[in-house]
Amino acid sequence: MMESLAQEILAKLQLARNVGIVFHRHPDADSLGAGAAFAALLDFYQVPYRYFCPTGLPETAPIFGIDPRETSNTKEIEEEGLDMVCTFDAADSKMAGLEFLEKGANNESISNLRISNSEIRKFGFPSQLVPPFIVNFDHHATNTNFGNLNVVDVGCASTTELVYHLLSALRFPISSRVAVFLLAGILHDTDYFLNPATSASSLSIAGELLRRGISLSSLRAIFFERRGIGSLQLIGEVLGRLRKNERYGIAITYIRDEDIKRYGASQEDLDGIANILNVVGDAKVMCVIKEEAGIIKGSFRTTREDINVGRLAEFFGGGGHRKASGFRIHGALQIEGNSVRVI
Ligand SMILES: [Mn+2]
Repeated sequence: MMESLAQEILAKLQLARNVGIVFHRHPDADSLGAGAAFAALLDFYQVPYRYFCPTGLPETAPIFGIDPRETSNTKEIEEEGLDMVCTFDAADSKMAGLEFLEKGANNESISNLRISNSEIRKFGFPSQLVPPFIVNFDHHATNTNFGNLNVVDVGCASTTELVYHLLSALRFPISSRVAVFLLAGILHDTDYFLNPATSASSLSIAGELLRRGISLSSLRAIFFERRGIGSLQLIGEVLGRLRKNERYGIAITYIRDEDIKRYGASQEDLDGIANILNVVGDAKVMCVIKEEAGIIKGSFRTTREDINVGRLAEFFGGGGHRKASGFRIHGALQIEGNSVRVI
């Protein structure tokens, strides 16, 4: 990250008197890790902040030092009178739960602000005279640049990698505690250095972070091996349904609403299944069909260079990237013996 950009962000932070750290819907280790590491920077500069999320937080949030009871819904941002809102790992304003704020502030509002929203409130004025300045930290190619300042780097394997560059550019000393947050995001988004997001840079940053005296195996135990029996049974059932279409080299499985209810599964469990399926070696393309309240969602993944699953999804009215894509259609799954149809 360019030092001038890092300094600009720091200058804006120091002018803000009230900052919101926003995680995306159903936040993963990357969103939580990036926000928690950023919070350490705010602690250092004594900038007051609060956590926000459009949904509930996963069980792992306290490991990132995030107390779910002290995390508010993003709907409450307007009443809080924040000067600045920083989002982590959200590709669009809906993902961040900030549809109502999009591009609300003008780009200069923070640097021109002499009286903060919190002070305005003390005088009995409406709490939100000036919409908060949004800084969007992300690494998704599909990011819509919904912020007033968009720090989006598609070259980063995770948003925590982006935050690592920010902290390094500011010469902020990364403690072993913060190193854990940053590495958790890299491990999550690269699926333990297995998926195509893994780059020389993510590996070398992971090496830098490990030098802070943390252990990869204990991180794995803390963040990623917390599955209950129900989650493992669901994974077992979904893997048992895996079939390969020999003609096209596509391996397909499906998940129904009732499976998720029966095993009390969460979004994290479903992500886990997708990650396991990504490493199936003898199919060219993986397809997971998910039935959800009258909608069929399909997702395609490939690790092959010669296959573009984005084109495949377009065939079903969807879209995406070369290596990951998806589609949505109205319908239901009909299962008869060995065959699954969409009706
Ligand atoms: Mn991410």
